[in-house]
Amino acid sequence: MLRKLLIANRGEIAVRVIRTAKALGYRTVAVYSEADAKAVHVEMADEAVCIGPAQVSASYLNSDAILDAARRTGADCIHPGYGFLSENAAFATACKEAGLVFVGPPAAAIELMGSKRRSKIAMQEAGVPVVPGYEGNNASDDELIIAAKDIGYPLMIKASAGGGGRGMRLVESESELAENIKRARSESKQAFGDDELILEKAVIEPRHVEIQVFADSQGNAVYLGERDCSVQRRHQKVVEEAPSPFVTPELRQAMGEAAVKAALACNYEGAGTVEFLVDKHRNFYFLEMNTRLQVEHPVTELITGQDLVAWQLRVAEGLPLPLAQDDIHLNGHAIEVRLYAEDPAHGFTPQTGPLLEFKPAAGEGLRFDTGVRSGDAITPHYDPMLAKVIAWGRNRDEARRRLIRALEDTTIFGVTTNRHFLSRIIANETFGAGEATTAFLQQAFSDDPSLQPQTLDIRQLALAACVLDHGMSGQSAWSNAPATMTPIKLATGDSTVELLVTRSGNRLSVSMGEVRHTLELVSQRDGLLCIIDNGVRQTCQYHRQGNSLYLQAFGQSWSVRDITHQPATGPKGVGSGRIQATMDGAIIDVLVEAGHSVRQGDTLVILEAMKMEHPVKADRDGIVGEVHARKGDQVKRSQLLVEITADQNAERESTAKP
Ligand code: MV4
Repeated sequence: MLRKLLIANRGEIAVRVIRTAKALGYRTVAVYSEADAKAVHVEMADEAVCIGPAQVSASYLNSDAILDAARRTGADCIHPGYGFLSENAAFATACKEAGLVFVGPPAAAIELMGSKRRSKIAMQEAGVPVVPGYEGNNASDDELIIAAKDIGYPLMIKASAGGGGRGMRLVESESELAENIKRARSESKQAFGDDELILEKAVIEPRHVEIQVFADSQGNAVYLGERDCSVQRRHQKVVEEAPSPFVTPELRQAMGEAAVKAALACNYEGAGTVEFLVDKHRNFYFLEMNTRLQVEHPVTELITGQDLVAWQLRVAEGLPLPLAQDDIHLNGHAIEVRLYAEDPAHGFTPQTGPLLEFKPAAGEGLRFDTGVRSGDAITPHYDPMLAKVIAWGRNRDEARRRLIRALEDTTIFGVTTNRHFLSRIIANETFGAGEATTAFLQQAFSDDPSLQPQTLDIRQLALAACVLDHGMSGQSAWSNAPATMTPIKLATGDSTVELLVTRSGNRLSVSMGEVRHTLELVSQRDGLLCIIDNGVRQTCQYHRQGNSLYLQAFGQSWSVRDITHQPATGPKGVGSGRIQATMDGAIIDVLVEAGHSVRQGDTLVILEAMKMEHPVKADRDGIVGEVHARKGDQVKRSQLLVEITADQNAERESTAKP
């Protein structure tokens, strides 16, 4: 009998696993990095062990430190969650050698599924449909070029060691083939330390449909329906749902039976996901098998009524699966979205900083899986997912409606999120019709306003003015005081606005140039502002933090900075010489020093964000003044990095000209 589970992960999945483990009577051990000392998962577990510094390579990927934590606490089993060490065959083996039960499949299954080439051959032999292609052992460029003639175009080059879209290239015609093989090989060598490639015919505008499977150590295997994860952005899943609106009962059974064959063929145990591409004719093809519990497992739990972590622990104990295939029934519809601290209007750049307030919406059919709470910091060390928001409904539209409400009603202040992007997807007509393929975000959704920088309308500005309450100090906002007229200045995103606020009793009028908006104030307390706007009573949530004001209403969030009383600073923007960070990231190089002469466009600093290097350039000619950036610094978007002042000599020269 197993008694004590160590969770080798962090964030929402650690919290999720601890919840079930505790409910089943297990003692729980959390592991954490120095940056996570106060995290939710640490607080929830019975015991916790620090396994190293913030960097994942030194902590959550440090298998020696994790095994040592298990030894120290007397844990007898390890749940790896997803990511980190979850699909690392060497770690599964190391657990076994240390006398610990790895809550996951045998190392051999992990290893087989880690090779696209070998897994494809194994699946083909087991009778699972695969995309036609070429899977030669360490095929040379010439062998691939010959094989491509039979496959035809368009085709895909895939890294055998890749997965989840990494190391993959689409080739449209033979003339592009040789060049792309070379590139794919060097990329793959770089990324995975292995340059084996395979070829596949390209499936056009496919859907991504995956089957949840479960197997036990007695040789039983079942499927628990599918999840449709077609809505993705750069191979990151954005929306996941079960069942798939595209899958018929016949297709479900055929895919389910193929997935079970896949699991049995590799002597699988525990939770696994078999990913398929489905074309428009409902042909399906094996892509890869994920040998872990997946991020999106909750949608399967909500429509099957099963707890998949409980199933995992049961299988790890050596017990048979709790249900036979005929006892598994699907009920209703569930949709999950991944709520992130990221900015869709600026290339989805990750956001960092304090999460001032986070209050998940409550309501029937809603589930939030989260590992953060109000007051936590969103750091650049880890994935900035705030929560998985999941809604269940008796039918798809009910799930959609509930999910939109959940997103709109969740209070989030402090960081920019993708909430509006998510609710717009769920409300979208193409998505609503169940017609979203993997091309959806690039096609039907590419012009969506949620992808554009926000411009605040007069109503949003009026609500901000209302909370800021200028000119009302010393008198009650709700008195019948005589009308006052106050100019205020707000900074919003990249611009500033000047407003004139007129207040008379409970009426507040705000004008910006010719545009004017009037609100009637009803009440304001505890972060809730109630107003009557055009005869309609509505509430707006707000949070003040110094000069910053965060607001949320009508399904949108916005923030302003009150700069009414701030001394005017020099002109900002183009040519100001005040060089700011273009996004949150790390300074990886500083190329200039005080006193250097620079020309407009010269690179001053290199910023790393989202695993890419971004040059930060001079916006004018001049002399470098103060340099505020140092190599290794973490910086926030808009943080001042370098100051460039006018070059006196150059100016004299220019004024000397006629
Ligand atoms: C493909 C494909 C078309 N044809 N393979 C991307 C992720 C990786 N797991 C496999 N991927 C694809 N493989 C063939 N033969 C199209 C994709 C693909 C994709 C697949 C699932 C979800 C989103 C996607 C987005 C772009 C491409």
